[in-house]
Amino acid sequence: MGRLVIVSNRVPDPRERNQPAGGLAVGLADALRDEPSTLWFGWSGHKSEAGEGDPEPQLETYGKVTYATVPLTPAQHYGYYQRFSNAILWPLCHYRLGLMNYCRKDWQEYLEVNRMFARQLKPLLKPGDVIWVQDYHLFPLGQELRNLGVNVPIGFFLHIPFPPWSLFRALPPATALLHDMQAYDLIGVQTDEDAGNLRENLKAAGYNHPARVVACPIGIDPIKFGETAANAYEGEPIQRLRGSLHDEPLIIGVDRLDYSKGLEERFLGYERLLTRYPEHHRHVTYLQVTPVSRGEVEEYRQLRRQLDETVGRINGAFAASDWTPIRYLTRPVPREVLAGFYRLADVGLVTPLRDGMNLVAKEYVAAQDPQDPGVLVLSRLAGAAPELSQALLVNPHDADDIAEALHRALTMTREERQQRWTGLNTEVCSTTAETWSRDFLHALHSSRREATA
Ligand code: ADQ
Repeated sequence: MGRLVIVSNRVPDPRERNQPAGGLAVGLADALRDEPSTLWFGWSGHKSEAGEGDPEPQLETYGKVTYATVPLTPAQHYGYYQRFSNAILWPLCHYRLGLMNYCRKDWQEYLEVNRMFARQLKPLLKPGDVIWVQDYHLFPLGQELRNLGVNVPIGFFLHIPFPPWSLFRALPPATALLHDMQAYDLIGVQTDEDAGNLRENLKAAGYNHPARVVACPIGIDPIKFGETAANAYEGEPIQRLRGSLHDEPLIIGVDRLDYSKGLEERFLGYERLLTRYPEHHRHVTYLQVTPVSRGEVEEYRQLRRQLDETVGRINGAFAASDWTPIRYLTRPVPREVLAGFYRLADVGLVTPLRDGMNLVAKEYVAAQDPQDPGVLVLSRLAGAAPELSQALLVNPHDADDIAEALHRALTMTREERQQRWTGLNTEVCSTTAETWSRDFLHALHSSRREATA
């Protein structure tokens, strides 16, 4: 097998001890550990003014991975990243057409950056390489590489949902994007539903022999995460939190600050629990850890203000002098501390309105003590729901449904908790970061062989 070349918008900084709060970086870091040699190409995370011609990629090797990164100009960062990727494709792919804010100039900048990435990557490629492009920022990259004569296998994985044609066709360049996706030897998506939608889109756009699409759910490294959680549990931050709870139950939520995560609806569901089941007053605590993300996009700034207000209102209405119903943290927390928090929590509350997969749900399961596991309350609309059907599944738009599931979780017998957790843990251990990358790359090799046979 040749060298694996990963291309993603952001390339993690190998010198940073803490990984960023984002599923792609976490999933890939776990998956790459067993690859013999890898080139990882993408944006450096820095902005710099345009010079003469393209910027030179910066190369740095750490262990088996060489990182090749390029900066973006402020105009590219705005048009390609903030606008077309995060204010147009992101809401559309999360079924939020009302939040899509299209402008043709941003589409042109998006294509331009994909072209620039292709030009910069091409000289770094060697015969025998296999390229694996990641996520919605880079839909056209495969086609741009093919236009430059790159002939090695190129696969693509989409981490977020893919909507039905009836929705996706509202995007003015929908057909152009679907055309470019034909350049990939294989396209991976998270769930069967996404795979069905993407196939339908490709057919509707007029492709009689559409690119191969497979559902290949991403996971975590559950053994390592479970060990991290068990070790962290004894540490000071967890024991301090534990001491502050006085043996009363804890509900935990952990999400990037994003409207797809259903945070407002979740707070209202918790409020409904307090209204309908007053026996939990002064007992239950809900800890929500939500570091700010994409703070430069207006919708995210508005969401932050709205959530601050909702938490303040609920706490103001229900708190007692010695009890705060919601503890809300907007600063990042180290991963090992999060793992310990999950283990301490009696309930993991994961209620996105839409999510490609949702790794937090899998992390919560992996972090539990098998003798005394907590209960996962999970949105039916998360990509993880079909696999994690032993969770208490809820509709995240229905505050009463959330409240009833929380009450049920808080009062569940240890026997039922163990029984549900055993089923969940079997699933989390059967689709991991390792099986995800192995299965995808295996399918990519065989689809290439079929194409060239
Ligand atoms: P995300 O939308 O970022 O990922 P998710 O899958 O939940 O969502 O992954 C978030 C990751 O960041 C988790 O590993 C979590 O532990 C970490 N994280 C979250 N909050 C954190 C915090 N406060 N501090 C530190 N770490 C934090 C996208 C898609 C998902 C898909 C993944 C992977 O939107 O649907 O599951 O990619 O494909």
